[in-house]
Amino acid sequence: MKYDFAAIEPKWQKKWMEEKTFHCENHSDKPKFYALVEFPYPSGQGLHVGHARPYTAMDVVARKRRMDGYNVLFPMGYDAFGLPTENYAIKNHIHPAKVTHDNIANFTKQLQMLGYSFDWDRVINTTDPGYYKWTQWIFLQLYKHGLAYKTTMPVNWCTSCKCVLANEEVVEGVCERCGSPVIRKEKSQWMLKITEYAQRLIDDLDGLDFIERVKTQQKNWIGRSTGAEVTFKATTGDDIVVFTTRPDTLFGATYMVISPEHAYVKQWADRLANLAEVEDYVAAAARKSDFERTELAADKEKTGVMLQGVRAVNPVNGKEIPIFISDYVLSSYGTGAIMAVPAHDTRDWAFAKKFGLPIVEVVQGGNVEEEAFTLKDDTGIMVNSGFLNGLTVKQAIPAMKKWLAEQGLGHEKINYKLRDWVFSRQRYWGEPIPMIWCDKCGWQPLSEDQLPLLLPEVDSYEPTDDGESPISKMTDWVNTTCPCCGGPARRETDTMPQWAGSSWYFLRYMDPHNDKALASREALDYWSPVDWYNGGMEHTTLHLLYSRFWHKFLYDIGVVPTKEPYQKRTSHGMILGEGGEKMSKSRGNVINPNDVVAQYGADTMRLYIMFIGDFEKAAAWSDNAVKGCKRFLDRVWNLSGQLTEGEACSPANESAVHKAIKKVSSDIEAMKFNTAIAALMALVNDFYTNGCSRGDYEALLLMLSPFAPHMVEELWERLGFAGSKGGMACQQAWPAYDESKTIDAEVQMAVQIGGKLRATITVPLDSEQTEVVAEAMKDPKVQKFTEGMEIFKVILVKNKLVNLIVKPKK
Ligand code: ANZ
Ligand code: ZN
Repeated sequence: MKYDFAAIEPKWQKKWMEEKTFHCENHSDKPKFYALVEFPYPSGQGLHVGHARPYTAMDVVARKRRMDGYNVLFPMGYDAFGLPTENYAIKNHIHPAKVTHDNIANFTKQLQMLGYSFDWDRVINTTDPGYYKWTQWIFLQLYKHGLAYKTTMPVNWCTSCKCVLANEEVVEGVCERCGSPVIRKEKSQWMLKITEYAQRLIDDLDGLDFIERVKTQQKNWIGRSTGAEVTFKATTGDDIVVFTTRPDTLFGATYMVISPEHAYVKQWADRLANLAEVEDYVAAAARKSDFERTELAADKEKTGVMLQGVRAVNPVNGKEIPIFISDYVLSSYGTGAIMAVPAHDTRDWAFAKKFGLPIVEVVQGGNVEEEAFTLKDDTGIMVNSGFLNGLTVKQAIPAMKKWLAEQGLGHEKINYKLRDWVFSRQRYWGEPIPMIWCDKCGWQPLSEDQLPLLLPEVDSYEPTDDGESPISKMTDWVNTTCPCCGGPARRETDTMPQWAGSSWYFLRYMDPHNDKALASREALDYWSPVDWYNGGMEHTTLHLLYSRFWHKFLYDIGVVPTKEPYQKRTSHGMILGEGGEKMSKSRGNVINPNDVVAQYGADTMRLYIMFIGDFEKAAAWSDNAVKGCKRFLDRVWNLSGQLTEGEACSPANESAVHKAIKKVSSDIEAMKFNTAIAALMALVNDFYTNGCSRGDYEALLLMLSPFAPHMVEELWERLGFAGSKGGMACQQAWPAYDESKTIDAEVQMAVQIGGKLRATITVPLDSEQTEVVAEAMKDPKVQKFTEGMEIFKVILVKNKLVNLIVKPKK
């Protein structure tokens, strides 16, 4: 009887599908468990091993939890709007909907080939009008609650995709998707006010079981900083308001910098003696992204232009100081203006050195002629600072804030790095934004009863050269009537960004066919929140943050029952190519799951991808290790022909079985899949050594079933367990262990003589000193090293070690 995975696997997949084995209902006597993985973008390349790792992991967890007695929702769907499909459609003259449909068919086949226990009745597709109706509905609610607005702003423009990117999508100055340079461009954009939720997005992390690095990355991205806004007077009479985290250093502010985009630059144009130079600098700055202006420029020489004709007055000492424009000050943060304290800020110091500006030390401790003295703590002592002299920085900050408040020159201020979310794309393959422009009435929301607003058919999906959506050419669709005055009006031709559909998809799984609501309240109450969400670290500051924002908004308007969408978040490491390099087409080291399954079977693929290494760390593919996993499954299979009678665990294996159950159970919950599998491998070795009863083997099959479900079901059936226990292995209760049986009756102990390891002995558990010493003295090596010696001291570490301290006999 050979292990014929190619026959076994399709057989069970078909059975699971026909019997809807993994279908779940929205009610049950059992406790609920909602396990979620990030749904794929159905690209033409199909499923890759990077998908298989998290999907297999959560499938193992979901399968175990079903056996633990939970009503498990483990759904799958497709995040199918997006640029790659659109670009493929343009190139090959195929409608993106067709491309999407074909890609989804391929993905579905691959996911089924891997034996995932998804509820296939709940599959969703974000490009389905029945789905995006509700994405549009949420947008309208955001708009109605003042959280969506349109504004002209400098945006990140990908020169190749011809589309606007969110800050999150610009990585090291290039487009995250295609790698082309990103420039700044003024565009009118729909924006979502995620910033309104900044504080809550930080605070509510506290109650969540997210791995620490996710929490930290979200907090850093939101970037809360506490400081003060301080008003300086310009010689024009205008107020220049700056944001500073260090109001204590105000006496050291020897010049000011405003961003090149600051409104004063234009406002003061007539007074500027060097206007041409200023305008050149402004134009150059506009071409750079924030990233180029800050991170990339950190070690480069600072640039800037002094505004000739306007100066500012430092409010604490009345001194007139120059004002510069420089691109190291961003218009998008704080007030777009700073007071520069070169003695204690690295950027200001470099700038002051370049332009020969005074550097005034106000906190003691460094050598500010050599470098900026930036504090690690706030215990430094203030100098050259009038009424602050002698105070520590810690004392000086509130003292200065108080003084500023009394003078009417400043107040405490909290700023966030987080920016509002750019929510338009000038592309075809996305959800149409359901808004109408009327020259008389302005922006008007489409009436909700007209949703979904369907994406029109267009002749060409190419973006126009002026960066408008191809939909803008569909005049039949664009021209409409104003919902407010009934006059002629135009539809918004921008579509939503890729992140729209994924910002609420986990809600749709709860009730995927509902056409009255995004999901029924009963379904939402029953399944919320997602109990465990595993996904990639790369989504921490995008999808994960966006969806938390939408969910909080939906909570505020009474649509969902919980403040947070996900109770637990874990994350997996990447799978690298053989040898540890990133998998890529150009390196030719991409592993296709189809090939692995064809050669070794899905169960080997699943087992291997769980065995590959620590789940949260990157791991390199190894064909040899795949073969090792196949050999293990062969061994399990072959063992089935050598079973001894006995439905219970055999005495010889009892402790090993109970230990394995304990370890595998806790390892799966802790996502230590590799050590769980290692424990099963060790157990199989024991079985080969000690002999294996049907009872021993049954326990093994149940524990192996989440990892290698097809093979286990086949063996379960062949050995008659399906009949005797009733149902498939995946429908059985997870095996229980008896704590007392996990404890060995005997232990191995090290015997040291004078601190040196000389022997190991086996003694009954918890043996006392006299028994241990007596047993040790039977060992020939111990006898040899103690010959002619007297034991004058014994150090015993129970169940571990005994150390005999000896000296020569007198
Ligand atoms: C004076 C000062 C003295 C500063 C000092 C720092 C150290 P975080 O912590 O990131 O919030 N800043 C304010 N707005 C800026 C902008 N739009 N572009 C560039 N830099 C800006 O940083 C706040 C500090 O960054 C502020 O505090 C300001 O410099 C600068 F010893 O003010 B500080
Ligand atoms: Zn109107």
